[in-house]
Amino acid sequence: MIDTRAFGEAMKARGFDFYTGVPCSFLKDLINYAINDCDYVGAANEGDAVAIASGAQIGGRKSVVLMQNSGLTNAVSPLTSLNYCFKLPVLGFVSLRGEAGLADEPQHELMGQITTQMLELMQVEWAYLSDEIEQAREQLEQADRIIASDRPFFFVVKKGTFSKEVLKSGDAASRANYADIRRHPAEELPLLSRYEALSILNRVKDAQTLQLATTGFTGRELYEVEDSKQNLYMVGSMGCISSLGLGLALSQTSRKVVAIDGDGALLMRMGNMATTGRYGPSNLLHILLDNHAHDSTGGQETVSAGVDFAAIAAACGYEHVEEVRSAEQFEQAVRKWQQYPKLTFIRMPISTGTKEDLSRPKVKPHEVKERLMAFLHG
Ligand SMILES: Cc1ncc(C[n+]2csc(CCOP(=O)(O)OP(=O)(O)O)c2C)c(N)n1
Repeated sequence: MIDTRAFGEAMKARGFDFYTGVPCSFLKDLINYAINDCDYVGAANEGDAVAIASGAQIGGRKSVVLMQNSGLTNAVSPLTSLNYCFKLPVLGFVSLRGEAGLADEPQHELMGQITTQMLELMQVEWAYLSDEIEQAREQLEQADRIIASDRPFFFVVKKGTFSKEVLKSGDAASRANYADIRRHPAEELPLLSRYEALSILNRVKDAQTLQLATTGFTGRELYEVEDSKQNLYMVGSMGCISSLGLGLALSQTSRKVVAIDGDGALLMRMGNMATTGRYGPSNLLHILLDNHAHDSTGGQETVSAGVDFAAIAAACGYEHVEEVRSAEQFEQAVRKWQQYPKLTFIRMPISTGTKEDLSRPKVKPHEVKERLMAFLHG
């Protein structure tokens, strides 16, 4: 295992002190170091992170991008058509979820097999980051030489490479949602948990309701609240839940479709709100459970605290938009959509955190699809 701080300092000594990325639990400690000791920009998606790093590189900073290998796919466009043709280097760290021989989740299986091949296809030089600090320092020196010749270089990071680095307490003011503070007096705290919000949804659903849950804890918690053939746990493809919901709602007009999103996921593909606003049918309910964090990968702050999602949904053309706070308001808003269906967006602030022993769906993704389709098509 590498001492994260010692490695971070070796990076800093070489001038790498501008970081950007999207979290992965394998990289959590390096991200914490970057937030604690350097400049860190939490990007909405990995492609944006590459572009942010590239901009900072042009601006004279030696820049680092951090991402999960699932997000390397999001980064393909800038890596191939920005960094390549502009000869713009960035130093990348990509985790190796789904490594052969490692027990991991189904959504990482394919990317685990093709991560290094993808880098090679994109003509990005790479190396597995050593878990010995001296070797890692030497690798860094080589990487720095490649960066100096205007080519990107990526380290592929295996599980357990970095030692623990505790996140120093963040800026409390930036964590509180400005809109919440304006609209809701402080005594209305505490916030509902994700599990409580999902339990309410599950309790009020009717026989025709399909529940689609976003990547990370949301799907895992919904599975624990109650597994059902009418549920879909997205597991991967972060940010795609409302688009999947849109397609499903348009093709199954007699069903009610509830797409349950997280703020990190919604931000990752926020453009889909414009599409949903334009084409979204009345049988679609898009819910945002907003905890201002990438809770599932270690609780890193997202930028959602400064974003008025309800205003964005309204501006994108959602017919009905609700900003709720309490369990009662949340339930009422869902029931209202059930009774008077209109394309609806509900933003519900929730607390961070989940159960210690939160399980994962035992049912495989393709089985989830098969039983859902059997329910829909008989
Ligand atoms: C493209 C991609 N990048 C990164 C990840 C890793 N990842 C899984 S869940 C998650 C956080 C999701 O945050 P949010 O949507 O706010 O939900 P929360 O975890 O707070 O419930 C991340 C970053 C991923 N699965 N896919």
